[in-house]
Amino acid sequence: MGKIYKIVVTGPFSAGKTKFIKTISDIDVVSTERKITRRIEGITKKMTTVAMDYGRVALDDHILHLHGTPGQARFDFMWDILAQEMDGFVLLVDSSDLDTVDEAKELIKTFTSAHAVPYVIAANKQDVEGAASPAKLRRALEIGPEVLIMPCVSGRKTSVKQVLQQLVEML
Ligand SMILES: Nc1nc2c(ncn2[C@@H]2O[C@H](COP(=O)(O)OP(=O)(O)OP(=O)(O)O)[C@@H](O)[C@H]2O)c(=O)[nH]1
Ligand SMILES: [Mg+2]
Repeated sequence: MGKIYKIVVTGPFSAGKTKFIKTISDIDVVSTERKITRRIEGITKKMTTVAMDYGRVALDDHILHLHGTPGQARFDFMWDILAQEMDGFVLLVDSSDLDTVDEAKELIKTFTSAHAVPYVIAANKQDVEGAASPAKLRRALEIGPEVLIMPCVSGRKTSVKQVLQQLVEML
């Protein structure tokens, strides 16, 4: 019988969380994106998530409720709220920007210590030239072999689906 799961999609600023959810969601995603008002170095995108994204997808008999977090630390008050009663989470990292690795490490700590649930790390933006491989990202994040890291391209449905299917198998 199919189950209903709450999955949190987290990761540093601009890792691709909103795009990940929009690519796979069966319904119009409820997002809370606002214009970026402050200049952020190296960032060309116009919008950022300030509270959450919400999407939903039917996957092999199961229903996944996808809750995306804001990436910017000044909206971190939302993280606890979104993490409540989650069944698992996906942590996206921009593989083309390893400067965000420290932030990703902090997020892994925050989310694993809040709730002991299965999680998968998605080495996102694999389509960008020069992106770090999942193996390289694993070394940068200093995580052990027990944690699963999968390659990902957030704009590709098959790719997002693979990541979520893998996570669901662990639930
Ligand atoms: N090439 C490439 N670009 C991506 C990919 N995923 C996301 N992007 C781009 O990266 C930028 C950030 O994507 P978002 O989905 O806004 O990232 P986010 O994690 O929701 O960002 P915040 O909410 O601001 O923390 C956008 O310009 C996306 O189009 C990917 O897999 N490949
Ligand atoms: Mg976002």
